Amino acid sequence: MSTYEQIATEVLKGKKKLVAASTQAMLDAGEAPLDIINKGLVVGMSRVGVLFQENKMFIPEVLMSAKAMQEGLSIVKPLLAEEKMESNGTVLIATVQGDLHDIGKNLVGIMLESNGFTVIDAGKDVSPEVLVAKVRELKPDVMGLSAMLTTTMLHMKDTIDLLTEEGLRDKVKVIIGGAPVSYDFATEIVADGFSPDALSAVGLCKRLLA
Ligand code: B1M
Repeated sequence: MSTYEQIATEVLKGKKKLVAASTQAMLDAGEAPLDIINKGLVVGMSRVGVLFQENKMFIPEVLMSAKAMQEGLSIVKPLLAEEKMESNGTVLIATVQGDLHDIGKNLVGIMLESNGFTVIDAGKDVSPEVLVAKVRELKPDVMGLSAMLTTTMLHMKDTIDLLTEEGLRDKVKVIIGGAPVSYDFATEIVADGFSPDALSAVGLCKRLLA
């Protein structure tokens, strides 16, 4: 029988096929999809983060871990979004310009979808211009921006500034998240909210749209 610890270790080792098999085995054994994400996949990726920081893991290995994590996520995602409910609102999500980190953003999207939001994923490395055009065209209730680099988090401000210039700032709530950003930074750039993790992004969107 697979375990959460096994999934975490397989993510750490970048074993995509093993992660897929263990994720499926855990689901077959009746484990909840959310637990598989939070107690297995995310734990593995967090360990990758620590080792990368300590220069004990390098980019090719980190990428393999990222792919293994995405493989697990792709198996549990359809189950989380399975129950169709009336939409709580539409959220446009993206990782900002210059930033290729999309695992956290994808998790936010999955959590929102599984809590009844309609999610439009604009992808990663998305410029302020593209995001503002999407707000104009798709009229989301919330725009969720993710950044993982201290350099790219500045594009969150650029995106909000462009929304203001284009007269769209009061048409959409903007929330931000990602490792280098904080509540204070959200206040500084006049975002409507910050959330430290994927689950609290759901509560934040609900509060903002209440
Ligand atoms: Co990079 N990377 N990376 N990386 N990478 C970090 C972010 C870093 C902290 C590692 C380190 O040095 N300690 C560091 C940033 C340093 C800094 O700016 N302060 C770093 C660096 C330097 C780089 C490169 C510059 C390395 C290089 O090339 N020399 C390069 C930059 C590429 C680019 O973006 N232009 C780079 C590349 C990569 C990979 C491509 C190899 C890969 C990304 C693969 C992918 O995403 N598809 C990668 C990874 C995987 C990481 C670490 C190891 C893990 C990130 C992750 O996926 N975590 C990361 C180290 C770390 O975070 N400790 C690191 C798991 C994920 C579930 O958590 O993304 O934090 P997280 O998301 C959380 C919350 O932050 C929050 O909810 C999520 C779930 O709870 N959240 C939101 C995120 N977005 C949100 C949005 C919201 C709300 C909540 O509302 C909208």
